[in-house]
Amino acid sequence: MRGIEALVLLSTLSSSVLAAESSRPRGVGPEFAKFYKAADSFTCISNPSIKLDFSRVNDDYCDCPDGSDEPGTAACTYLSALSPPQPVVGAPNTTLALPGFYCKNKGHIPNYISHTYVNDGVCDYDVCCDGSDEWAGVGGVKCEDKCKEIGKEWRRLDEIRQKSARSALKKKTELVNEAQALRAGVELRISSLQVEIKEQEKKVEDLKKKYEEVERSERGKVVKSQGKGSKVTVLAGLAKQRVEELRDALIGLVNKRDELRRTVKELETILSTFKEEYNPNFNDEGVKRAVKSWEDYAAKKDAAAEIDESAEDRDIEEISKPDSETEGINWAEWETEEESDVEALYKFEEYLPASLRDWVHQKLTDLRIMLIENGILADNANSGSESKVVSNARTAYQTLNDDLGIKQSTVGDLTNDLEKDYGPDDIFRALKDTCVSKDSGEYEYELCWLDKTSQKSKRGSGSTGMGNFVRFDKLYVDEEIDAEGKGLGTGERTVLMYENGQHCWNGPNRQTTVVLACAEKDEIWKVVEQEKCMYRMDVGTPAVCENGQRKADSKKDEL
Ligand code: MAN
Repeated sequence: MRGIEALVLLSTLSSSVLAAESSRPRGVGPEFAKFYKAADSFTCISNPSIKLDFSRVNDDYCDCPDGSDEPGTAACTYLSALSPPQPVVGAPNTTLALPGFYCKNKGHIPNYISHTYVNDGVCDYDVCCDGSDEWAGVGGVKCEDKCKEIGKEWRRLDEIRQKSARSALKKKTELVNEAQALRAGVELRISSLQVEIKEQEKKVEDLKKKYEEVERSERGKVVKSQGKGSKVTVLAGLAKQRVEELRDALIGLVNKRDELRRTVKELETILSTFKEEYNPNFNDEGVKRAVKSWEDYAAKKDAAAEIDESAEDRDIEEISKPDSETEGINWAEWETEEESDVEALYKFEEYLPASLRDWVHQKLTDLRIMLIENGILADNANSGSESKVVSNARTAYQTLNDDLGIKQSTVGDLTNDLEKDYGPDDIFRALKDTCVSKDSGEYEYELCWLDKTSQKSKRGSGSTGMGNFVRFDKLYVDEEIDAEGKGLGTGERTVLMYENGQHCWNGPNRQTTVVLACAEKDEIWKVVEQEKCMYRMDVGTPAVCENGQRKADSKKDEL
């Protein structure tokens, strides 16, 4: 408080005026009224050993170390953290007992303003809309009461804020429900997979056994001869092939013959026409000779025509047909798969009584395997050509076993996912894999929930990773909220930490601190690079809204 102003104040103050003004002294809020009830004396609130005459309350002289004797003046502001440091020599270390000067703000919301601003010659309408902080008219300033209009505007904006807060909360509830449904879906998938796995494990076990048995019994079998059946079968096969070759050649020849016949007929027609139409009066010896030759040829041909070739043609046609269409050789009869002599020998088991057959078969198989294992017999399995039964059994077992492996690892992944931190109420489960972006200066920034943050240059040099999500955290912030309700406000906020982004030249790996505040929709409000390659994103989302939460409108409002 400046000296001249203090004098002015002193002259205007008198305790009798103060007492008449109100039931409680100027600047005292209702919650502190009880300390100012006694008519004659006043006890400093935090220092009860100091008792004063009531006339010293609000006399613009600071008597109590906690400032409680000056609720309506700025006399004790040197105790305030906001006032310039000027410790009074020997003054006990204390804190202010009152939160500030109480503005009644009739028509709006009562509020406390720091004593520093009391009678400083400035109307602080944002806190004290009734202008009561400037009651002394310092420097001629007069602050009229604006609570009616300010209160009206505030209520209008507050209604918008409330509406937006309700809608944000509704969205949050939807997100929580969605997250719950997603979790339930994962749980259901796990339990149904577990049932499938249990059944499949049994099937895989059976198929494995079957495959091993088939392989073992195939191993125990005698190696089959390369060709099928006996010499007669082989000969029949060769004969059939030969007959087919000859038949093809015959068909080719008949086709050629028919073509030549057509050509001869054409030439004969030409020559016959020539004979009819030539002029015998032209004494051309060459022409006459040609006509004579043609006549001789035609005479010979007529004589030959008497020989009937039709029977021969029919025979050729019959021979050209495949055996299956005629009564030719029934090759199938000769192509039967016959067992080799060696295999036939092994068939002796079939002549044994049923009770002995299996036992003997098993013993023989074991014996054969023992001989193979000791290098005495060749191993079927190593013969290079796995039998179809073995490969089928192996494929069936492996296919089902591979599928079982996939199911087991899916269950593992899903179980890990259920244990993962998705924030309170699992809410970020509903947002995971969705992204929001913002144009800011030369970059477009992107935030993908619980995934990654990135920065894309508008000049087209690709995207830079600003970190991958690692954990949730908390951060105390003290920020503005703009007229549209965008901003972090004051208090502890949820933080998403994104680390290990792209390496920064001459610096660390990029990282982003994403600070969240309640908003109606997901939106990046601000991105700042606090230090080289260390970014902070202020982001609004319904995911962090809380019931009954009212954002601080400004720092002063919170006094
Ligand atoms: C790019 C951007 C900037 C960063 C520099 C560091 O230009 O990622 O944000 O500061 O690299 O070299």
